[in-house]
Amino acid sequence: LLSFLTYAHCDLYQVNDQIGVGRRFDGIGGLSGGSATSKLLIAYPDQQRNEILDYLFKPKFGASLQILKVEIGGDAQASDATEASHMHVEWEENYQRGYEWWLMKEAKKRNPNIQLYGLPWAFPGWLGHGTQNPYYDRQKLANYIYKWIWGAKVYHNLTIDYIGIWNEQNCDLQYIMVLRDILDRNGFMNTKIVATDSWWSAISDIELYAEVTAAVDALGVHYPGVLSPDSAINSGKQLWSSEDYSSFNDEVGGGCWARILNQNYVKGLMTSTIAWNLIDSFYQALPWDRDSLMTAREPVEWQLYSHTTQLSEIGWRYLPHDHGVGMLNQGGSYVTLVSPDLSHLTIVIEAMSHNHSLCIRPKLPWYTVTTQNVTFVLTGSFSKISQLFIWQSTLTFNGTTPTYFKSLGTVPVINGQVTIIIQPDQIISLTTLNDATHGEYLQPPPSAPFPLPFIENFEDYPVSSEPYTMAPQQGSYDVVDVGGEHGKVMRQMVLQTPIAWCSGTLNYNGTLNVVGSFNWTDITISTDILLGGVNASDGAFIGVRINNGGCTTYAAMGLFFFTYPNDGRFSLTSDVLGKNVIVSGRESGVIVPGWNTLTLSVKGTVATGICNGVELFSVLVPSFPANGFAGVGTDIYGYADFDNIQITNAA
Ligand code: 147
Repeated sequence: LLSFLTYAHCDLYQVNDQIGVGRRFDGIGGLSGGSATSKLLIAYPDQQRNEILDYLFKPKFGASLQILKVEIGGDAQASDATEASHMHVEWEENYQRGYEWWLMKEAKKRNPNIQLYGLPWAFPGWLGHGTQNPYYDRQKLANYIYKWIWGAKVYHNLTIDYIGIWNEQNCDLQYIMVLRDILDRNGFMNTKIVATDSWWSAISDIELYAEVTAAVDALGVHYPGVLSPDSAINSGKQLWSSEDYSSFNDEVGGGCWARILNQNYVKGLMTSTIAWNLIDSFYQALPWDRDSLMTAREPVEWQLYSHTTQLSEIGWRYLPHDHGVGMLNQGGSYVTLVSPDLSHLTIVIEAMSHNHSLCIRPKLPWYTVTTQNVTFVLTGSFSKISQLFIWQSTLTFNGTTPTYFKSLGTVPVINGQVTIIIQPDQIISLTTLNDATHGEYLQPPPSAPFPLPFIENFEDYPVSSEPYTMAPQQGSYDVVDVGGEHGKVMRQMVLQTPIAWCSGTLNYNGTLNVVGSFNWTDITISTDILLGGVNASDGAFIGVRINNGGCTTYAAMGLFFFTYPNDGRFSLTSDVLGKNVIVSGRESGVIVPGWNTLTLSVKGTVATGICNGVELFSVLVPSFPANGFAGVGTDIYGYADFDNIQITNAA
């Protein structure tokens, strides 16, 4: 044991620029979307929302993100709700929808240097001409993506730095060339292409064609497990882990993040890592709860970003392997980032233990970590450094409070050597920079359940916006002004099946927009609905106890009150597909063309349905599901207007 310890005391790591520097550092990022992960953030009270945005984006304060990647909405579900397309149909375009424009502007306000990156998950159906192939007409697709980049500039003064192809789906090489061409011809030469946002196997296709490689600026891979194949390393391209993490944001998730942030470079030479997702601002009970770098309610491991992001800039360089980058002898890893003029240096050291740094995927091979003394030997351009600022995080896993990004003052560099002790599950940064901070606001108010009654007439929303707390699981819903008595209403906008990201969405050709709490049981919902005119839906519904969303929205159970005003039919079903009918009928004298007011009230095992003041049914209902969201929807894709949504506890 003694000799082992003695050995541990002799762990020397060279830090120098003797053989030059390594790859350019491209920044650490977070992903909003894929899909609707930031949905509810905009609904927060000003103070809390601004504090959250500061934690995420303000330089030298919190996570201090260097890249914000967002979804280019495709009107389709791609994890947690749909995000709106800027072209719902081929004959229109609109750059005021959704919340990604807003989020990008909030990020830029705080950090003008943050890099923006757009990527589609799904596409409006018209791009496929009735197929599920977005490359059906490559020119059209390239024009659609170019329009989004153009709209960002013209309507929001946002410069999109990076653009991707199609999240985790087939990458059409010809399309990459067409996209590059249209961007260049329209003055967007500086918008760089990242391909393919999928797996390394897809990227090997690109390397077959020199002209495609030339059009691409970075090779982006997802969940690489910190490894890159030789062919990618030798391609001459920057390598990115353009989606990673996706792990529950407890301390193990934090450990995952700390480990992959370093090791994506140490083992995979990847110079950017982007976490899915930026913030959990979607309803609890939707898929991937808290697989986020921050939860709107409980900030946790965003502070581990600070070790890298507050102590580096995009354009800094890594040092070469064994000259400042490598694995630690007793487990863990270190990377050194240096400013281009070599005047500043940051060493990030992580000693995450195996079980405390598991990520959702891929499987992590076994390894061990023990407490170790680590000595860095600074030579070359760094030999004059006399002290380093030290920042430390300690994950605990034993009930004691972890510490995050804590300043420990300075450590001296003596004869070019600096020694630290690092324990398992610690992260330590050593840096010449003196301007990092542990940003902290007062505790936010405690979280509270979704308030009732919920009353929404949409009058306060800007036209084209998406109502803040309504989370469309299929379909896309914009505020439109119809004038007259109803004024602003919420309209379902999708007219045909989108090109899916998750194929589950193809099992249901209608829409569903949920609101409130998954814990709701005895609830009354009342809504005015208009179906009429060209491209309208046949039927629409209101629902309660809705128990499913995400890519399996088609499997949603609950209680759904459908009406079909063209012929006066109605039904109560226990599924969103409308197949399990509990009661149905036809009342053409009650359900009329034009606006109808529907009310569904469920208490215990009894559901009552009312249309325009006339009771249509009062029936026994199944005991499952006993709880779920409230919502509205349409039986098929097609226009439908909703107004005066009122939700209360059932009397
Ligand atoms: C990713 C998606 O890109 C995200 O939108 C989000 O759904 C995220 C959740 O973890 O997952 O998609 C993946 C789906 C499957 C795998 C990897 C990524 N997989 O099986 O390796």
